[in-house]
Formats: sequence, C-alpha cells, structure tokens
Amino acid sequence: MSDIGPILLLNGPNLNMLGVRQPEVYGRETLSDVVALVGETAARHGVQIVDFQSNSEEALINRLHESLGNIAGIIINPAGFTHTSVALRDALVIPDVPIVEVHISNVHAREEFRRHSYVSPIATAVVAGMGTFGYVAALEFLVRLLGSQDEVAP
Ligand code: DHK
Repeated sequence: MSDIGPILLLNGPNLNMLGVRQPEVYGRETLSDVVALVGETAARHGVQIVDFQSNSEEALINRLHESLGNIAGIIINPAGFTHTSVALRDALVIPDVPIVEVHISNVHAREEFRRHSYVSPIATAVVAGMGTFGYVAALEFLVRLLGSQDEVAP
C-alpha cells in the first residue's frame, strides 16, 4: 500500500447507463468496465478506490459529506449536474482535497449549455474528450500530485 489515502470516484446521473446510452458519444464500455479499469490502475499504485454512482443529487452530496476526513482526492464525472448544480459544487469543496473533473465526451464540442461547468472553477484539473481513458488519466494525475505532496524534503 502507498501512503496515499483513498480516492473517491464519483459518477453522476445516467452514467449507470454507460455502454447502452448514446454509444456514439459515450462509447461501449459499461460503468463496471470503467470502475474495473480505474481499480486496476489504482492497484498498480497501491491506492484504494471508493466508487459511488447515483442519479440523485442528494445522494452524491451525502456521499461527499460522509467522505470528510476519509479521502485524499476526488475523481468526479458530475454528468448533467456539471451544468446545473451549485449544491454539488458546494459539497465538493467540503472534503478539502484535490478534485479532478472528468467528462468522457468533449463537452466543448457539443451543445452550448455543456460548456459551462459549476465544478471547473473548484477543480484542480479537468479532463474532457478522452473517452473512458480520462478516468485513468485523472487517477494517474492524482497519484502523481498526492505522491509529491507526501515527499519529505531532503
Ligand atoms: C456526461 C453527461 O451525462 C453529460 O450530461 C455531460 C458528460 C457530459 C460526459 O461527457 O461524460 O454534459
């Protein structure tokens, strides 16, 4: 095990339908495939992943409240709540850990309303348009970031 604490992997509404939902936009992998992929990457780094998906804003917010003091970083695909939810954004800052916002599609190349994110201003990094690999990229980034914070000065 590494010294890096657990990473919370949050997925918002409709992402439980990955694989069947608009595959031309979101691909053919299921959410279980994505969680397994991130889990494999995490295991290679000795990091624990805590994953949670919900279609409910309340449930996502409650999960963030429960995470206070228990996690080292957050990877979140807020899905539709990206563009609508001040409450989710407010909850995301409560654990006070680095946040990576992930979008499977390139939200900037789609409808105008997808260009605005309530989450991006409080995120450490934003990934969009890399497909499900974006989740792996987010994890690799967090491992690097959190690992470097752990380093003891010589
Ligand atoms: C997923 C969604 O469900 C949309 O509401 C976002 C995001 C884009 C994605 O690309 O993963 O607009």
